[in-house]
Amino acid sequence: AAVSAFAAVDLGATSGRVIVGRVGREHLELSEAHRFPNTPVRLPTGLHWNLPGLLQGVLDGLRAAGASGSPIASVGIDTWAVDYGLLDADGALLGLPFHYRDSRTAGVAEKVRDAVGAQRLYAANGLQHLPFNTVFQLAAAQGSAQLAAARTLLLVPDLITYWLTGSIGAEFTNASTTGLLDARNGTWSADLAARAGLDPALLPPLRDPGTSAGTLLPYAAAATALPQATSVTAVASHDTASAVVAVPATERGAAYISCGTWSLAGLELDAPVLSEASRTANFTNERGVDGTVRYLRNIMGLWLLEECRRVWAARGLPTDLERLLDEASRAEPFAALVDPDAPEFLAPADMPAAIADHCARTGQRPPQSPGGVVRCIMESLALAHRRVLRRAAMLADREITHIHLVGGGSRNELLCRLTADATGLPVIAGPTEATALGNVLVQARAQGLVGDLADMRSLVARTQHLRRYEPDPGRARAWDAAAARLGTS
Ligand code: LFR
Repeated sequence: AAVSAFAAVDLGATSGRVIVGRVGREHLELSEAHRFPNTPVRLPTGLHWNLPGLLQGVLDGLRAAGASGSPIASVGIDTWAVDYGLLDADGALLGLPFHYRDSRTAGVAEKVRDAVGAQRLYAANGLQHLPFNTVFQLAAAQGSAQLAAARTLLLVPDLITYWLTGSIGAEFTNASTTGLLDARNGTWSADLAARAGLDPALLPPLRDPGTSAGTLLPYAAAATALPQATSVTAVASHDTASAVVAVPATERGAAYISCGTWSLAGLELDAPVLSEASRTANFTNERGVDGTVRYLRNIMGLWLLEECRRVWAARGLPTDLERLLDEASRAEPFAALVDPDAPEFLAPADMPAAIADHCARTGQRPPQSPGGVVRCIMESLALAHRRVLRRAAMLADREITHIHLVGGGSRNELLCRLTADATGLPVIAGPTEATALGNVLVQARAQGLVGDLADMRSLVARTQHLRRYEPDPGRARAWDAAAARLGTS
């Protein structure tokens, strides 16, 4: 049977990858063509992404993809959300994009909220209040020469698309993370832009996932050795939106957790939930493909563990993940619990110290060993998963019968088991490469190789390795007690 090959560019917080996906009627298979580090750079202006370096990685990766044997039918790009570059009137990039963990937004969101009104803001954009939402980053940039010179704002995947094709547009799923998209009708809100002091002309025309974003510029074709006619397809360019495409859910009772640097836990809905209860619970209504709403909350995720390992490595301590998780699985249960979403965990210089401080401040004995710290992180994340999904079910009036846990975290057996136990629900873990799969599937659909969302998901369920974790009912009371300790249910 016919199989076509697509290149998925997936940029994450610590590394970028170019992956070749081969798709046929009963066939869905990925292979990594190239991986490169994503190392943010600290300049006097703050913490930035090295976008030219990332572009080089993308070009090298596309070359490797092209050399991998099958002709590349098209290219799709996804990255994290919210961050943007500004172009001047000549189309040149004005400075390096800021990293969303840069501290310049500290206190800015509160000011915007006070000026616009928290309720009004949520009614308009339906977004979880995160300090780094694009609208708050732009508010922090008010008055800068850079913003004054800017004519076009491009989110990171759109910027790379522009560099590859010369074509300007704002992919819809990622645009929904800016805080400038109208939650009800899904168009840019000139009113929101004006309230944020922003010229609405900065915002490029929206483009839907699955549409073409042009073909390679001559220099990009030369650098990748791909035909110049190679099309760049707008995929669900927000990585989480791509991951949700590949959640192998077939039933309405399914919830998902896209678990990597962040844990994005929630539900797929047909319409946004903009209630006051939803606002105070800080749930977001991001856009998915085909008119769906990603009703979810950001949970700080495996970032806590990654940062601990980074700090331990710098101190010459062991950081082997298998070993740490093994120690954690044998460590004392519920010895210390934290709220992973506490603001002090967003960008601490020393994560283990931040966790110890948090424990001390909340009257708990800080974990004494790396295994204990990892246990604390895993249990705290499992509790956050429980808290958020129970809330989502209530707020959206849906019963959750099982959880799909996708992304890198699905390889973490301890986290999967703890999440099943904490929630009292079966966890179906996998696929690990949900984001790349979603990226590839939307491209394949643009070529008519697969059908609607249900079709794509059923192909994922039929072809990818999934593992089921049943909750241990014997642990339910202990988890209830642990949740009560954090003051939640
Ligand atoms: C996950 C993610 C989240 C977004 C965060 C910051 O990689 O895209 O969905 O909130 O990164 O952009």
